[in-house]
Amino acid sequence: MEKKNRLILALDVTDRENALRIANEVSDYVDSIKVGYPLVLGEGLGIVKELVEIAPVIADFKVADIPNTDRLICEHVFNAGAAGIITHGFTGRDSLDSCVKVANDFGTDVYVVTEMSHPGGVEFFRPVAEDIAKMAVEAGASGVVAPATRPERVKDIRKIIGEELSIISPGVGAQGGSAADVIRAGADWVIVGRSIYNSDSPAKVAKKICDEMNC
Ligand code: O7M
Repeated sequence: MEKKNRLILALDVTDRENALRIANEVSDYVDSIKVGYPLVLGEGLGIVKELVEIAPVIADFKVADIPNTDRLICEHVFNAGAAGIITHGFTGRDSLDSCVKVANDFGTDVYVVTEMSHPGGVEFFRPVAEDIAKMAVEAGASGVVAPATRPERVKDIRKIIGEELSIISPGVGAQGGSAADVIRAGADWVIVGRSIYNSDSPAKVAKKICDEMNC
């Protein structure tokens, strides 16, 4: 993913009309659009084909299954035109390897969740976040997902993964995190949803977040 704006839109609206309207409005300010279950269950995987005309798409299915099922999910998503996929890591190295193999065949990216941004994200993830980050490096993933709500954890995870992998970081705005703080802590991109798509002026909010990050 080209690092121009450092902003990824989390497009968690559930209908095509709003999705395309918001994506078009903010296209100058985002490097990628993240779509997940809310929009794809609402409109089908075909929405990815429409969105890639506007910006590269990361498919957030937090893939977490046995290697064969993971492979099938990744193949569907990349055939639909997505440039990247988000997977969990707790299912183990063989499952992650399966996703990375498909991504390598398509020339696309895999991002692995380390510790999640919501309060419950510390309950089970905290003790394993570092190990998952290490595994992401060893498996040849493109990057990891780490919480903007805890910039100190982004710092810890950056130390583990080094400079080669990217950190994409949700939790800015609606969840209380600051874009500038988490970029300073070592994130490459912030992922922002509600603050942008629930706003009367998505483009204005997106621009403001970009300005905060000096992009
Ligand atoms: O800005 P928000 O809070 O409206 O949206 C944040 C988006 O990031 C939303 O799509 C979440 O599903 C996602 N997300 C988190 O909020 N926290 C995480 O720890 C991980 C993700 C995510 O994108 O995982 C890949």
